[in-house]
Amino acid sequence: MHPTTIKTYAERAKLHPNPTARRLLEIMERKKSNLAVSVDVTTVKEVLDIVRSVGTKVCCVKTHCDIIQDFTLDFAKELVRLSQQMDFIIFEDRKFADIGNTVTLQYSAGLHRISSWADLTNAHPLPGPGIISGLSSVGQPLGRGLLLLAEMSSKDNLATGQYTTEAVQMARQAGRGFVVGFIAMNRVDIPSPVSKIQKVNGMVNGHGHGNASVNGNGNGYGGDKEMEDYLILTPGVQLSKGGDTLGQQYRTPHQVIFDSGCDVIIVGRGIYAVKGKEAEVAEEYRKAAWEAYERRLRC
Ligand code: BMP
Repeated sequence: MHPTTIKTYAERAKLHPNPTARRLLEIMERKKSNLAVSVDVTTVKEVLDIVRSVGTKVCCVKTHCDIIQDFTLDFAKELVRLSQQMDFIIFEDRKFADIGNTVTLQYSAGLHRISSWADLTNAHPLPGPGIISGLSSVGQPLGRGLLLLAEMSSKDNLATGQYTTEAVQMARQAGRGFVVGFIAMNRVDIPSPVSKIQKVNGMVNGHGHGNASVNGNGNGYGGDKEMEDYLILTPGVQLSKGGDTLGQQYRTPHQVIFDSGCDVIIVGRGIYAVKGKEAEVAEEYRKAAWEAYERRLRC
């Protein structure tokens, strides 16, 4: 059993050093929801209508701001207002993938000014650690959080094996302040053998290498208070297994939360494409994912 999966979201919230991760875990516990809705629609009105109908059921609303044809910062302001009123966090699924200097600008400037309204965003680890340094220079002072894409849900994607291992290592090396977790299909943050040994020996400073480091960055394991805690958010979820015609692959909430030990299911078309019944369907997903989490805790 992975050390993180036996703790409640509330217990994890108390120990988390990042304000966005803490708020997300608190919301999950308060609303009994480990469901994120992905509102992949192309007008402001459609996005807001969906958010207003499912906002009370979810812990997180995920956006793709570059598909919204009439995006304005007033829309972003309204989304932030709803996030406070309905108690969810906003995750802009931007998937940054450039050098540090460029992503710094893409995150803070342009039409979208993502860092001004999105609590959480994500990045591909492909360009190397400079992408984290660039994004954190903007986001960390604002208390934002970053997820790295360690795995993907689409068929035959390249984010597997060594790539996934190195994504986790990159997160550990960056420290605990800004990188709060992963987009992944599994509990990818398996404790490394060296970290375990260090924990047993009570070593808490500076002799490790790479992902086993437990130095002043607060990486790795340095006693229970210092225990690392990554959030795993998982897309590719519907109530029954399957896929679409473009390589998306779906698993069920139970498979993702119970079998794979992930934290949050991300559901797009499973909710917003069921027109007129979005709230009802969102409740079905919320219940299924929450029951899977409760069952996991009892194991
Ligand atoms: P849907 O449930 O409609 O298939 O949507 C899934 C959402 O999650 C989309 O917004 C997609 O961009 C995102 N996503 C994904 O499907 N797989 C990944 O590996 C990473 C993603 O962000």
